[in-house]
Amino acid sequence: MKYRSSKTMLFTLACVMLSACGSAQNNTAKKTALPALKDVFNNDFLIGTALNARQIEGKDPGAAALVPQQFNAATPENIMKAEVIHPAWDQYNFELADKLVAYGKKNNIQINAHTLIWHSQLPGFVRSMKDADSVKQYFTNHIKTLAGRYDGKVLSWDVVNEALNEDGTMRKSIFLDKLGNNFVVEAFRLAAEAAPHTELYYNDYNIEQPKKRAGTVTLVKKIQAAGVRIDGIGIQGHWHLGKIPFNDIEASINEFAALGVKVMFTELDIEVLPRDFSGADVNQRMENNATLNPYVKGLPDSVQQQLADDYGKLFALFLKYKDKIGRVTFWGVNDGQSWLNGWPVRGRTNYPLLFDRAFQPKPAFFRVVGLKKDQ
Ligand code: 9MR
Repeated sequence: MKYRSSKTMLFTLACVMLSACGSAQNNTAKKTALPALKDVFNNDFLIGTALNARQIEGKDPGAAALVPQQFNAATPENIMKAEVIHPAWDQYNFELADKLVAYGKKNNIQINAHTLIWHSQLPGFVRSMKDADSVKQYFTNHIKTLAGRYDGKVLSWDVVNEALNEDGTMRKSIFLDKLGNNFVVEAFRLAAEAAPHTELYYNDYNIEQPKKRAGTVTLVKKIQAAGVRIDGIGIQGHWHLGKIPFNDIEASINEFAALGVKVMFTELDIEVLPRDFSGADVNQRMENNATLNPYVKGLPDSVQQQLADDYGKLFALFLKYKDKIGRVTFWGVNDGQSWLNGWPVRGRTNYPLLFDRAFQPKPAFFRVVGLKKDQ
C-alpha cells in the first residue's frame, strides 16, 4: 500500500494523534489507513526494528500489534549477546532466541542475529580468563554453537561488533589481547563454516567517519584476502539531530559497496537531546543536570519538524543508493523503549525514533513515507 495524497496523510495524522477515530469500526480504518514502512520500501530494502526481551516474550501489546504491521526485519537488542545467551562455559540460554526465530517465521520477519563477537557484555567467566588457550576455546565454541544452531533460521549474523577505534586501528579487547590481530578473520572463518546459509556482517558505529571508514575497508579487505566470506557491513547509524554526516554516509555507501558487500544501516536513531560527543560507546557517560533533559513534557514542534527533516533527507539518500543497501533497521520500536533514554545520561526523555511512546507515528514517519508518494 502506498501513501497517495497529502490530504489523506493529514487526515490519518489527525485521526491518529487526536484519537478522533475512536470507535471500533474506525479503529480498523485507522489501522488500514496507516501505511506500512515495509510495504512502502518493499522494492528498496528491508525495514527492521530492534526488539527487547519483553517484546520477544510477547509482553508488550503495543509492539505486538505494530511490529508485524510495519517491519519485515528484526534484531534482538540484547538477548543474543554473549552475557545473556552463553552465561557460563557449558550453559546456553537459547529460549528467547528460539522464540524470536519462531516469531519471525510466523510474521514474515527476517532476523538479524546480534552479535557473536563483541568486547562488551561478555559473561564474567570470559572476562576473567587469563590464558590464550581458554579464550580461543571459548571463541570457537561460542561461534560454532550459535552460528550452527541458527544457520538457515536467521538471515544474518553481526559476526563481529565494534572492533575498531575512532582512528581506524584495532580496539583493545580481550580478543585482540589474547588472540591477536587476526581474530576478526578467524571469527568470520568459523562463522562461515558453521553457517553456510547465513549472511555474515561486520557491524560498527561511526564507521562513516573517514578514519574509521578506512579502518573498516582495511579490515574487510583482510578478511577477503584470507579467502573468508563476508557479505555485508553494518553502519549502526546512531546520529544526532542537525548533525547527520550526510556526505560521509554517502561516501561510505560507495566505498563499502565497492568491496563487493552489501551495506546495512543497522541501529538507526536520531538523538534530539544535548550531547558533547558522537557515537555509541556504551562506556562513555555524562553527568546529569536539568539542561540536558529539556523535553520532559513533550517535544517542541520546531524540534519535531527538524527530526522529520533529518529523517526525510536520510531516507532520500538511502533511496538514492537502494541498489547497494540491504536493510535499514531502527534501534527500537518506539521512543519510550529507546536506549537513548538511559545513555549517556540516565533518566532522560528522548525522542529518536519514528513512533512515539504510545506507538503513534510521528511527523518524521509521514515525512519518510511521503518520499515514495506517487512513485
Ligand atoms: O540498546 C542496547 C542497550 O539496551 C544495552 O544496555 C547496551 C549495552 O550493551 O547495548 C545497546 O545496544 C548497543 C548495540 O548492541 C551495539 N551498538 C550500540 C548499541 C547502543 O548502545
